[in-house]
Amino acid sequence: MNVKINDFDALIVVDMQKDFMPGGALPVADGDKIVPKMNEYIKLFSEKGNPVYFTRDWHPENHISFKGHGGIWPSHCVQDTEGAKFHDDLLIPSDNKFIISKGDSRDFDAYSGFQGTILNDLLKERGIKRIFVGGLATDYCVKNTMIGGLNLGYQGFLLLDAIKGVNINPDDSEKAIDLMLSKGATAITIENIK
Ligand code: VGL
Ligand code: ZN
Repeated sequence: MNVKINDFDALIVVDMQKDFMPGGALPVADGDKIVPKMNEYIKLFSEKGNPVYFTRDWHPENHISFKGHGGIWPSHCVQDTEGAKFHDDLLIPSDNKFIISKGDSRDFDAYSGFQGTILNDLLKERGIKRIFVGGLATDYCVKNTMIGGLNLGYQGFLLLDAIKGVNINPDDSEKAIDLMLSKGATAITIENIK
């Protein structure tokens, strides 16, 4: 199956931050291994003039998702800390204005890039119809961003070669992928893009 990128396509790069990489506060195994592939997608979209949106987890210090504050996660992606920065090798086009911060108020968490952000407005403004979603983590923010987008009426493509999961249970990523596909997402790899 080939997918031809058109003017109404956008790339959404989910949470490619240091804390989700090996050595980070909430590491995703091999999270760093998808950086080169994600960079290929970023190049492809930006060279065609298509927008690329980078989401980031952007929590206050005492965020409710953290252990000790009512949540299950170790403290991660705290605003303005090293761990909240994007991976050093992630290609962020110098003219890119699309950084979407989420989970940035203490009492709300957001696994979806659409939750409590202006992402939907930005996509609407550009007339975007199809979203291509990859990044971290398959079983949390990728899953919820994709499903959020599908629920808003976007056609969704899941970048199978540019996602990695936390897998608290070993099959969490597999289940998340099945769920996204069952809700209408199409799984592709970079070879499918023409
Ligand atoms: C995420 C767990 C907690 C993610 C964010 O980006 O998938 N996972 N916060
Ligand atoms: Zn988080």
